Amino acid sequence: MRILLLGGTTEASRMARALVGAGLDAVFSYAGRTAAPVAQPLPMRVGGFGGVEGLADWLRRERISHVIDATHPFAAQMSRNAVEACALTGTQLVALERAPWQAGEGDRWTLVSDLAAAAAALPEAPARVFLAIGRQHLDAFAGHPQHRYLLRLVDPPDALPLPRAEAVIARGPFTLDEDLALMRRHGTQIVVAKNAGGEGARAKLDAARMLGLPVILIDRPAIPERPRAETPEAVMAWLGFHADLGV
Ligand code: 3Y8
Ligand code: NAP
Repeated sequence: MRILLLGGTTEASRMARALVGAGLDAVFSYAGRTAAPVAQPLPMRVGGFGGVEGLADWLRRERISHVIDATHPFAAQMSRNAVEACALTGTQLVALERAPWQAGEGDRWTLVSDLAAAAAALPEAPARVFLAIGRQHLDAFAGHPQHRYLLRLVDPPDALPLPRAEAVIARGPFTLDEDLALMRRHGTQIVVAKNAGGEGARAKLDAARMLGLPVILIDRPAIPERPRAETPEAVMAWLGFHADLGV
């Protein structure tokens, strides 16, 4: 059994430790989106594979028998490619995917389908917006320059496409105390976030509830059906089952 772990999330880091603990032969893969990704206890590879064909060739060359897609729910292209490449090569695939967040008592959430809908949901009057969606898609908000944006980025940006924005450079996972202090200091009035699920990015939603702030929450993109698990333990069971089948 030789495993490719598609990483880049808190769950992927936990999965890596579980695979090492079981003494399994695995490779951890990053896209190379950040300057210095967190080191993993597995051999790492960084960078794209070159689309579906590139991934299929890589799976064959590296004699991968199982793929664990533990990428972020918004890393939809990678997940789509994994479904296609695994079908092409007959490689077993399971997604380690955290459930979406559900609104609870006191949450003031507006659910929107995508980034453009999130931008359209902002008020006309200038507001102080914690735009906690990272760096890749800030251009979706360029048409709303009137707001004072707080951005949280993993690496310092070259330039910001928003005229009234301040960037905080930080790599999660984040805590409630950190996010409460950050949002109070900025005077945040609205939070915009992706429905990432999991624990690593949820603090800002808990802080918003405590501060009585509205949240615009972006639904995750559609991903093709594939076997999925919500915990590393469930993936280990899935691996054990497939190992018994000798596949
Ligand atoms: C490169 C690896 C771990 C993984 C930690 C999780 C938690 C902290 C919260 C906010 C929201 C955001 C962003 C975020 C979180 C975890 C997890 C998560 C959100 C690293 C990492 C990589 C990335 C890529 C980066 C994106 C960006 C998104 C920032 C490492 C730290 C906003 C997603 O500058 C860029 O180009 C950054 C791009 C994709 C979204 C975007 O579109 O900008 N993540 N994040 C992975 C790779 O190269 O393969 O650098 O160490 C991983 C983590 N980020 O080991 O504990 O699991 O969700 N990441 C979102 O959820 O909205 C921050 O600020 O509150
Ligand atoms: P994406 O849009 O789904 O993928 C774009 C391309 O990046 C893929 O087609 C693939 O290139 C490459 N890629 C993505 N993830 C990869 C991985 N783990 N290993 C190797 N190549 C990868 O991806 P994204 O949304 O930019 O996410 C990139 C990374 O950041 C992923 O590891 C993801 O887990 C992590 N992350 C993303 C978010 C988010 O909000 N999107 C949040 C937290 C962490 P090729 O086609 O050339 O193979």
